[in-house]
Amino acid sequence: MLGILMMTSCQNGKKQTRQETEEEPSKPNVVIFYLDDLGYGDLSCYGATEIRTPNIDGLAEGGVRFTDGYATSATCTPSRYAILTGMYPWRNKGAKILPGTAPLLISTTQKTLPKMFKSQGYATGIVGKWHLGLGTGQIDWNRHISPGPNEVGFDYSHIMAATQDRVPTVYIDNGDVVGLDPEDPIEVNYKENFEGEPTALTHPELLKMKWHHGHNNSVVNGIPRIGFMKGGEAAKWKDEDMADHFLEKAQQYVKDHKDGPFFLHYTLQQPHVPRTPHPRFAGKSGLGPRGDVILEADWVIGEFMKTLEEEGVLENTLVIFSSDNGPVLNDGYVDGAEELKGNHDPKGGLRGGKYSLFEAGTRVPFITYWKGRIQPRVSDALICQMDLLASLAKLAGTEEKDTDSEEMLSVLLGESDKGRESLVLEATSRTAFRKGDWVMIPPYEGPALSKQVNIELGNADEFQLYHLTDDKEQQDNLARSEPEKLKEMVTGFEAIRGK
Ligand code: NG6
Ligand code: CA
Repeated sequence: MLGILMMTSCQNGKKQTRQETEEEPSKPNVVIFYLDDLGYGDLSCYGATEIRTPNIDGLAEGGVRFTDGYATSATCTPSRYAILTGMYPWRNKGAKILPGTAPLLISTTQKTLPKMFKSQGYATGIVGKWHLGLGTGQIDWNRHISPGPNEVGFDYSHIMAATQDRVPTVYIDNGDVVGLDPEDPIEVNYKENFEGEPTALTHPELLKMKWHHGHNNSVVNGIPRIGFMKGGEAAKWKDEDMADHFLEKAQQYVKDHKDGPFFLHYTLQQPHVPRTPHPRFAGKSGLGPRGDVILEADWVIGEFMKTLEEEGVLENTLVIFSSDNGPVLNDGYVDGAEELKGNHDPKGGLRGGKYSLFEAGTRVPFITYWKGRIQPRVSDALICQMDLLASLAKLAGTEEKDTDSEEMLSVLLGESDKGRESLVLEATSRTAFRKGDWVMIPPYEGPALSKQVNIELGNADEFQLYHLTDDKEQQDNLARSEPEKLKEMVTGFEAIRGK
């Protein structure tokens, strides 16, 4: 914030009054847009030609677009754990895709990004997807639900518990299910159905969207889900309204906290399944619902950015954009994502996708934008979402040590290209190692290809070694021809990961 200072000075015995502008050290707001399953090639600013994302492109064109920005993991829960705690998720055995009834994964005594901000006088909020567990084991959804986001550093939370395809399909505001009728309590079970309740298997006529694999338990709004749910009719969300719903909450958060500083973690649900664009976007991309919800997310971001501007905080807000893991087309519903994609390549030329140890699993769009502060550019610095904790601590005026997070504020602000030296990548509990331009994938058992989602997982019975600058598509395994490099990579990997 700029403070106008009236100063009176005495020069040559003559009294002068002059007006001076001085920079007051006021803390900038921070907003993270965190998308769900958005791929490296899903945005026009990352080279997509079949879809236009003008609002996100605007962030990239006015900010730093990272070409080597990573989520820690190729699935949601571990990546979300890492961005909030600054810790490698494989250090916590529970950091796997969680059911909607899982207990809170982050310890209430653990360091977190929102706690760091709070300690520096920030208001902290989360709006959108959570998927990090709630409660301590047995959740009664009809009472106040705790611990959750509010117990790990967020003063405000308005979330869905897990994913759009998992029950309970309700919004939770600061630990309380929104719109719940006490006469119609909610029950949730991931093991067995409630007697007499319809499922996708017993009542296929209820379905407006078909399941492909999994997703054949309770039916809510004509969409079959993972897990069984009973009751809570009045509280159930309307899938097509979810984008507008979270946007309204996020905008309100800015309005309520514009005097700042604030940190808002805005975790959008797109383009995760089930893809349920608002009718305003249905059919608009020509790529099916997956493309439509990407357009919807882009619109949401444009609207949110307008709010920052209208509320007068745009030039005092660092905006970060990324995705929790790479793309998948068919993730369990028959929605035409594969058939309608045309020439669109969500992977952006990388190999693999969601669930994969290959690049497309974890390398994701990663953009920083700060109007008037960041000079537009492209950076190939190696950076991970886990690094936000230490980096944003510096921005907020403190230090965060003793985590896996590396302080890279100047990289985030586009003032340096000195990123990480190395990074351990994770996909469904398997790990690989990136160092410099190289990536090494140890041998793993298991199928090379997941037939269900049609994604190469990175499993092989021998070491894989790729030079990413020369071979972005990871086609040329150099493990045999570069034994010295392989050895160096294995040693570096084991030093972090253990043997
Ligand atoms: C998988 C689901 C998938 C998706 C994923 C979590 C099946 C067969 N597949 O288990 O649809 O929900 O979990 O995605 O149930 S994530 O982005 O939250 O990690
Ligand atoms: Ca995800």
